[in-house]
Amino acid sequence: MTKPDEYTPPKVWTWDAESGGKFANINRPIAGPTHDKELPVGKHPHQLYSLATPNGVKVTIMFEELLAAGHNDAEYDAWLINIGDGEQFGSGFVDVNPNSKIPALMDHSTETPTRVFESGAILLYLSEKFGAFLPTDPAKRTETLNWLFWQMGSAPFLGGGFGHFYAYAPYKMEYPINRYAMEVKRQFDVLDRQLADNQFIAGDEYTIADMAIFPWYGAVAVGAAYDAAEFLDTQSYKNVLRWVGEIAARKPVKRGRMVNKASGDPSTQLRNRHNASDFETQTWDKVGDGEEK
Ligand SMILES: N[C@@H](CCC(=O)N[C@@H](CS)C(=O)NCC(=O)O)C(=O)O
Repeated sequence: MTKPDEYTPPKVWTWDAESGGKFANINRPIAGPTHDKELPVGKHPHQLYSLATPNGVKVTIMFEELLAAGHNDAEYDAWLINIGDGEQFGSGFVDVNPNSKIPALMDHSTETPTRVFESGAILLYLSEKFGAFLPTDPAKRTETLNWLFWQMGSAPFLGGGFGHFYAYAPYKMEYPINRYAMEVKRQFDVLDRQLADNQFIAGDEYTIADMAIFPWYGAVAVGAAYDAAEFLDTQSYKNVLRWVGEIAARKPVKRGRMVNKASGDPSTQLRNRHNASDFETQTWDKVGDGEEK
């Protein structure tokens, strides 16, 4: 192993604002708002403040799936939060999510508005509210939650660990890339074995576990995140790729992936979403892979 210059930690860590890396401009060691800014509120019961990152897309897929399944009360306004510009540190956003990360949801249909943050909590909240995408059978429900929480615990190793050191760190370091590549390949193998015997992650039903896992592991598997498909040899995870193709082909998934998207081909971006008709001005079929379902 190549050994870079060794670092001796000081007795007390201090903030080196110049430490580098892709997100150095927004990373900081303190919580709370940096500026006053109210959030916009639209006409629908659900107000989502988000961006089409994997964590954001989980929730917009869920809303689009609910609407496609006939839950008309799941209408929502989705407002773009540009995290690169620090909009997650505005006072209104921090009131909805004190952790200053997208996605964040306000439900105005409750007697006093309910705030929901953490993508897994939002998926669970919506599945319970609408009685959808979370099986009622106790064993199936538990298996779905097993995988939902697996995702919430595992993806930080994929994104914050592997993705950061492989794609975003100011220079390549062998030790962390090795460590996290090993863990991410193990996670892919966990998924591949599960999907060998099951059509969907939690069994024979499409659930919030699929919606949580697809945006992260699907994006890495096809090289859309971190450009690491070859490095991780994701082609060898055949069952994962079969499942990714099936999920990506769903029309609500294609729609969800467009919402609050602020980069890439402009025809695939629906920066703010207020009505189902907003998609009609977009060529959403360019977003996904495979045939529409
Ligand atoms: N555990 C959180 C993670 C959310 C998260 O990391 N969001 C990122 C974008 S994917 C973010 O808002 N980052 C802005 C920041 O860290 O300042 C969840 O699943 O909701």
